[in-house]
Amino acid sequence: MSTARVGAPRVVTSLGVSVLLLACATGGSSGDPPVDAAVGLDGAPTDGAPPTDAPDVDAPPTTDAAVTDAAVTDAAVTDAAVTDAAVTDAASPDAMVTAAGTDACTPITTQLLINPAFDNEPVGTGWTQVAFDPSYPLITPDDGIPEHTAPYKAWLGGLFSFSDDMYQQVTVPAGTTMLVVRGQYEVRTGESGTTVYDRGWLELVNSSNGLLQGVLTLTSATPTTAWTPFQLQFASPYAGQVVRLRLRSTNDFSLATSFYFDSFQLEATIGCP
Ligand SMILES: [Ca+2]
Ligand SMILES: [Ca+2]
Repeated sequence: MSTARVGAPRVVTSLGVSVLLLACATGGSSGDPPVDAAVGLDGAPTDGAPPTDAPDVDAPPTTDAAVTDAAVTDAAVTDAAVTDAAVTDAASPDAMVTAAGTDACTPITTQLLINPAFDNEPVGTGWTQVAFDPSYPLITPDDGIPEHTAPYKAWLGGLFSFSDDMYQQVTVPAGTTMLVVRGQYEVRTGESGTTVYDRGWLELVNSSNGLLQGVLTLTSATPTTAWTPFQLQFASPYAGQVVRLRLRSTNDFSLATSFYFDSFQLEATIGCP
């Protein structure tokens, strides 16, 4: 900058004359006497004379010496205040963001299922009933037993020689570090003894119904007498993947077994980096 400013008038020297003349000829010397005077001195008479340049053009040099070097760049801004002391070390990168950020980060837990307790209207919202008797929708208020949460529950089984199948498909958020399912189940059966005749499953499968991990394996040999809570953290969080929470059942030809489900939660926890 300073070089340009100083050099300009010198180079223009030869032209400076005509410029000067023009300026004078225009007669308006009233306009900018101080500037013309200065330029005229530099350009026309003195030519490359350093002495003249020094005072006039160097006036701005105040920029070089005082402002740039001493005050702003070196002393105040760069070294002392901004870079070293304040910003880098104390405030932002090291101290606050990283250290404090880690401490302050709170994992976010999101419930992924739509209509997790089966109670939303219209009935069955969010769930896909694949195999069932149309006379007996799987999400129902029918009183095989009272719901864990009213008015609806999922009721699979209870029919001879029949299989039921339903699921809800969700996309697990990217960044999920923990995936947990919890809910309530109940099993009622006409069977007795330890031989298994009827079965029910709750499982996590992929979008092609390939098994990812089982949650519950229920049978006619292990009935319950009340709603029973369950909870499982999946071995993998399946971050970013499309998964299905799938309920199935099979009954043989006699002595029906009913598998009830209610009040689900499928929780994805997105941890801190
Ligand atoms: Ca319910
Ligand atoms: Ca049976």
